[in-house]
Amino acid sequence: MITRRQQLTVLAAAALLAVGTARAEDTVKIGLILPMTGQQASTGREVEAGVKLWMARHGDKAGGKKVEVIVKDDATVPATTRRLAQELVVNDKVAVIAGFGITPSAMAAAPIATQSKTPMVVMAAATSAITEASPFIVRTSFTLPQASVSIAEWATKNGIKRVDTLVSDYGPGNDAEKFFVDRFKLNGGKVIESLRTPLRSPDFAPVLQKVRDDKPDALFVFLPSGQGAQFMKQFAERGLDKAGIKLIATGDVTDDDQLQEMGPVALGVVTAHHYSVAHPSEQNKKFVAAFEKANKFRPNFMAVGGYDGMRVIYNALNATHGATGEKLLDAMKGQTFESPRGPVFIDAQTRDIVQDIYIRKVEKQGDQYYNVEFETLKSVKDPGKVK
Ligand code: VNL
Repeated sequence: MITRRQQLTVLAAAALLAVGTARAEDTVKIGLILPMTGQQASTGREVEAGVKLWMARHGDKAGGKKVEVIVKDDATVPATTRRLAQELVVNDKVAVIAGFGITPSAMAAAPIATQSKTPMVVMAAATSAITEASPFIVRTSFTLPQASVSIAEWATKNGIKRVDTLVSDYGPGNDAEKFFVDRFKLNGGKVIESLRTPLRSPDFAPVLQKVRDDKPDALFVFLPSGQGAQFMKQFAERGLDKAGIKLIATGDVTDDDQLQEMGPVALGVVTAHHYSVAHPSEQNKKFVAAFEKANKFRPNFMAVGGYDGMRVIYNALNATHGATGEKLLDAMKGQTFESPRGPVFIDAQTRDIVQDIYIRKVEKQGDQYYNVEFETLKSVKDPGKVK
């Protein structure tokens, strides 16, 4: 026999369970996997701040559902990224996996997206081949070939004839070196030496000594976000800025997040990239003001990748009334919108981002350093995919 009291307890439990189920159905979860600790923690901090700002400005509902973001730290260990992606899909039943601070992490998670048919939004990593690792990947960051071909074009048009190149020795560095060197040589330029530093704990002194000895017109550099300040310090310590060797780079090096720290040595450095905090649009001014109010740091290109990644997810949820899987993925393809960086298009065929690439120069305005845009290359597709 069960007592009346026990009956009531069972009823109450059933009611709670029903509420719980209803809630689960009304919620769409996004698993955000980022390097929140370790060498690339600044990227995790920036992407997460971009995601949070999107939600603060646009609410926590999309497609009639409540959006819940679950942040996981992979500390840039690809095996951890993969395990976290698996757990988020299987245990938390997320509708989207997103984030991915470095290329090896994105590559490690790609098979999980394919097997589980879960859309995967790459907000940071930038090796061209990433979008080919799974048909479920959509990218809102950029590609190294977009930036590297653009700065190679600028270099030849501006009297630079002999260069050394220096890249971080992994996926995006391979892309940066290959696409810069191929275009620069095609344009008649000469590459004296191609140098590389390891992704983990790089020491720039030995390679900078070689550059000093080579005396090129310019040094072309790609390093991942977070390594620029240390590089610039050593560049100045070795006296390369005074030796008449011009520094040209992808915008990862003169990262808005670290530019203040670099100081005067960065003045005049010319880079190509898709986002500058100084991008002179109304939308960007509002974005930067809101970001700086919510955080004690500047947004950089990683923050914009996170912000626009959430935009792509919200747009797709709204268009499909909260669908998941392939339907949600299809609604991510072909989106066009105005981003704080400028006009953006998610190519439906490649699922990669098409965007303007700007040539910028570091200048001081008041007591602040900025990447000031002075040339625009319109609607640049990833040259890594134009075969
Ligand atoms: C990557 C590319 C990472 C560009 C970056 O910073 C970056 C990557 C962490 O694909 O691993 O600036």
